[in-house]
Amino acid sequence: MVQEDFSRDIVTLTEFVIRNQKDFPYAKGDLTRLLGDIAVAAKIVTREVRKAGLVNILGEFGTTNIQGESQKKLDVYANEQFIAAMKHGGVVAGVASEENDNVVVFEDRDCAESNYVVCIDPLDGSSNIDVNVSIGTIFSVYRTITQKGPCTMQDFLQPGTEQVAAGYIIYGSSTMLVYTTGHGVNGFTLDPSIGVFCLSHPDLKTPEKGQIYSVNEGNFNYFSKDIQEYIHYCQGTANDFGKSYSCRYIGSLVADFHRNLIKGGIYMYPSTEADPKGKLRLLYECNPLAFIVEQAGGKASTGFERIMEIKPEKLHQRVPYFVGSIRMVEKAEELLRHSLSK
Ligand code: P6P
Repeated sequence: MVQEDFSRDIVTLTEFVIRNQKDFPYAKGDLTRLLGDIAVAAKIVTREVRKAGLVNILGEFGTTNIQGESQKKLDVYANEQFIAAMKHGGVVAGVASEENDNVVVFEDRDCAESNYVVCIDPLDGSSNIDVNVSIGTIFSVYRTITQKGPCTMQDFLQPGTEQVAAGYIIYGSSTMLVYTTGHGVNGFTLDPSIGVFCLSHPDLKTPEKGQIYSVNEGNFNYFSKDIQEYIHYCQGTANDFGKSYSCRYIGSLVADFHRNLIKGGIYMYPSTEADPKGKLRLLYECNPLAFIVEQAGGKASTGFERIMEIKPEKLHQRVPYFVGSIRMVEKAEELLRHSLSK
C-alpha cells in the first residue's frame, strides 16, 4: 500500500506561531490569538486597499489626528479594524494608536485581565493612499506592568527592550506580514486565493551593508552639517562601495524599511530645524522596526543612542531615526559623534 504523501510545502502563519509557541513563554495561545487577530484585520484592510480607487474610501475624512495630519478615510477605517480585532480577541488590555490622542482601554473583564498592550500605526504612509503607492501597518506588543485592573499609561511607556513581539504589514505588490518575538524574523505573504498568510521569508537577515540610502533630500538644507556630510558620503566615491549609493525614498516608512531590510540599506529621518526631534514616532514606528531590524542583524539609533533603550515620556513622542544595515548606521553615527568631539 503506497502511503500517500499529505505533506505540503505551505506553512501558514497560525501553524508557524503554534510551532514556535515556546518562543513566547507567556500564557499559552495568547500570541497565536493576538497575531491571528492582527492578521484578520490586515486581510480586511488589504481588501479595502486593493479597491481603494474603486469605492468611496479615498480622500479626506475631514478630521485631523493628534499629529495635526489630515485623516484619510482609509486611515480611520484601518484604525477601527485593528482596534476592533484586538478588543474582540480578548488577549489585549488596550491600544495606543497614532490615530488616537489617548490610549484606548478595553473595559470588559477578559481584556481588563489580559496581559498585553499594543502600540500601533494602523496605516503608515497614508499620504500615498490616493496615488496607489505601498503603505503599511506597524505594531508593537508589551506585557502589562499594571498589576490589577485596566491598563494604564505606564503599560505603554515602556522602553523598546521590553517588547515581547513586533511586526509590520506591507500593502504592496503583495500583502506581507513580518514579525519577531525576539527569536529571529519571519515573513508571511498573503495568498489571496486561499486568504491565508504563508511563510515566504523564513529567518530573515539584513545584509551588514548595502548601497541604498533613504532620506527626504528635500530637507537637505535643514539638516545639520554632519548629516549633510553623511549624505555626501553616500553620494561620493570615498564610501565602502567606491561609488555613489542609490537614493530610494518612497515616502512610506514600511515600504522603504522592508526593501532595505531585504536588500541592505539605511533609512534616515534626522532632526531638522522644523522638527528638532525628527518626525517619526517612537512607540509605534521606531521601536517595532528597531526590534525587527536588530533581530535581523541590523541597527536602529537616534544617531547617538539605541532606539530601544529610550524610556518613553509621551505617547506620541518623536525621535530622530537611523535604521538598517549595521555598518551603514554605524558610519552615520561615527560622523555625528565625530562632530560632537570637535
Ligand atoms: P516626509 C509617513 O507620513 C511617514 O511617517 C513615513 O511613512 C515616511 O517615511 C515619512 O513620514 C515621510 O515624511 O517628511 O519625507 O514626507
